Amino acid sequence: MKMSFRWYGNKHDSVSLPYIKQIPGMKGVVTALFDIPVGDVWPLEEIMHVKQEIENYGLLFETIESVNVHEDIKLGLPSRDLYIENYNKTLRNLARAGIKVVCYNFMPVFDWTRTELAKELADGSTALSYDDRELRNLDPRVLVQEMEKGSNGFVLPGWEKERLTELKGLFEMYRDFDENRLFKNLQYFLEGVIPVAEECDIKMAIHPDDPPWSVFGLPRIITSKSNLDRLIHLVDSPYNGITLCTGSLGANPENNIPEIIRHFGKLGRIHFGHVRNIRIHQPGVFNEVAHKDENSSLDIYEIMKAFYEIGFTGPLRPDHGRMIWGEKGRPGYGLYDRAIGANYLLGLWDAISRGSCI
Ligand code: DNO
Ligand code: MN
Repeated sequence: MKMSFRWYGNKHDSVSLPYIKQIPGMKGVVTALFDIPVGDVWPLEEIMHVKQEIENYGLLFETIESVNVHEDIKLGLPSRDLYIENYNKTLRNLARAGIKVVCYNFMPVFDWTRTELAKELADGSTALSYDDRELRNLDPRVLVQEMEKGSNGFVLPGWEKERLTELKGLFEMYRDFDENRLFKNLQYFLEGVIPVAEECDIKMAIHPDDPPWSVFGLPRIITSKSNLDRLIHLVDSPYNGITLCTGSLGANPENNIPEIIRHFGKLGRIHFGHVRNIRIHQPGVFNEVAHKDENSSLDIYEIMKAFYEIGFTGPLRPDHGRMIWGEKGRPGYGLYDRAIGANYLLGLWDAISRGSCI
């Protein structure tokens, strides 16, 4: 397992590479070219520039989160062929820079969704939270404004303003969509990119939908063990894999995360790990908590044990953290709580791997 840290680049992150380097046990950085519009080809020179920046600190540059999928591909519009071609060009450029894993998601319109970005917890820290009852009463446009307001001035991934100006039109286009139609479009995408991923030796790793259920009536498909099973068979290649995000899948208590890790791990389809903890208050209502938390809904020890048992050697990162100690960073992506989280995960890993976990 290669402990990694998500970084938004010098321009878009309050956390710097020298600080990331100081986190004990940190091996790699997970990033993306955040200024390239979705659907455009990532230029090789820009990729090489970020690679250089990261490697100057002795950190690995092997994983991208994310090369986002253009909405036309999800919608199955005729223009999707052009965007798939561009995606493949990006994969080829990334391969030249030594990238091994590419994370992406296939959520219509919205990426990860929360109803509050700074919910105050009992200890005074703040965390991302979600309440389905609130979401049901919200106009999606209001949510977009709320996300922008609460983001401490950062552009949140998946919530880029330009992309969401056409919200009404987008919702119209998804009107008759069901899960099957979205799965079909995902299959078309995978049939277009997996052969290139194989040729380039890049593992594709889809991120689960967050939360793992439909929001605003839009279909969501990467939500459960059975749907993940369906995904890996759409194109039966080891390059068609998963980002196992515990906090996303775990928001539905029916998803048994350690079991899901063992199942897909044994099939060789987990290429990237996101480990995050949450507390579910009632169905559809949860907030994020520290990676170590006495009252949480996920068992992080069992999760790390499952990763260990499948012999996981890929990148794994602490996922969202709380805001603590007065830090004013990008919601979910401050330095302090993620650094603590990483070291909790590394501590568990050491104890499990040395067989001395008592
Ligand atoms: C949010 C992240 C997501 C994730 C993408 C993967 O913090 O979990 O934006 O990176 O869904 O494509
Ligand atoms: Mn995640």
